[in-house]
Amino acid sequence: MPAGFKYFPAFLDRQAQEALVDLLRQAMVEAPFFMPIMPRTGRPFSVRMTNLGPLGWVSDRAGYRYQATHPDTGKPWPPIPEEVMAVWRAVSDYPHPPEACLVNYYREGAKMGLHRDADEEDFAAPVVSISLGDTAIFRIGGPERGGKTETVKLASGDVCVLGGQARLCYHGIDRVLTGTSTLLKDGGRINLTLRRVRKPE
Ligand code: MD3
Ligand code: FE
Repeated sequence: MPAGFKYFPAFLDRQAQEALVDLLRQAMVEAPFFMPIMPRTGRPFSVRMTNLGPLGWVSDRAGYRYQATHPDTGKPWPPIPEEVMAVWRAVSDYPHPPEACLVNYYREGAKMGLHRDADEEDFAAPVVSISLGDTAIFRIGGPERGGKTETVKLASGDVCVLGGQARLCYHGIDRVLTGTSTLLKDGGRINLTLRRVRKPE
């Protein structure tokens, strides 16, 4: 694994996971999942997305970017719940709060191709990921496309931190193992990624 990758299996117990799903359901009334599309091809992602926090990541014909409002409703994103901020404080080793919490929803068959997260200004801050629901096969490589990769299974309640060298490594989700968790009533997987977008003052 690249230096700076930290893995905390079962960081959240079942009760904490259920509480988080309840909070997300409430937030999703204000900020429903939208369908991001690839800038060049216009093809939809198989993952549905929404965001929490002052900034949210969006992708449409115009490109990838962070913005303060939901692309469909035009409303500001709901706040990041305190329980989620607490995870960041516990694992990030970074003194400033995250500005974006991207919520990725993987229904059956959804995946995410290998990519780097490079739309942020502040690469000194790590990305923190919280997995909920069905187990995913997460793939991580090096800083160059085409290098060696390895896989890690991410199960419900697992948290990982991608800092240091790992922050700019290629990564993706090969697939989600249907029926491996009972957390989400309709199955599938939700991943939260917490990010610092701007450099702190
Ligand atoms: C490794 N999400 O939203 S989270 C993404 O499970 C994304 O939904 C995946 O990749 C998911 O961009 C993986 C774990 C993760 C997040 C950010 C990273 C791994 C990372 C940044 C650099 C290296
Ligand atoms: Fe990513």
